Amino acid sequence: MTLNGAIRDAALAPLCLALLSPPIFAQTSAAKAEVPAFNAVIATAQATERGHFRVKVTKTPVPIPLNEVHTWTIQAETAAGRPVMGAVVSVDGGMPQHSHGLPTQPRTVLVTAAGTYLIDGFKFHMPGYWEVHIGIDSDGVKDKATFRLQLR
Ligand SMILES: [Cu+2]
Repeated sequence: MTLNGAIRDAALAPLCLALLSPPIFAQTSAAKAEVPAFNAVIATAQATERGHFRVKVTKTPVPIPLNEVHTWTIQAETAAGRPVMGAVVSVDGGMPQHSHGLPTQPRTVLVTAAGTYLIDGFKFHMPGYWEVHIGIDSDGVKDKATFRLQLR
């Protein structure tokens, strides 16, 4: 691991402790602090940058695989908590420390329920720190949320 990676892991650990849901790390709080959130989305619910929406990653493979095309399911709701229906959901992202983007272009393939979007085509081709930006365009209101993950 690079020095940068080690510093980032150390910085993310308290965040993981605060935000991971109990079923993933059902351990004592002392043990949780030492478990990095590898191969899982670090915080599964995010407000979008400008506060128009709230986006939640409700389903991914567990653990999120390396070098395998797979799907994520997300839910989008308004700031007031209503499902966002009929939105155009876009995905980009990459590894900021490596200055490269995603190797694929994930896209919505199915709307499974009100405000719930199945996005196929995720692929992460190397271990390390990734960011995934999920853009929501609903009737011309555009905003995006960023999800972070550490893969190994
Ligand atoms: Cu990379």
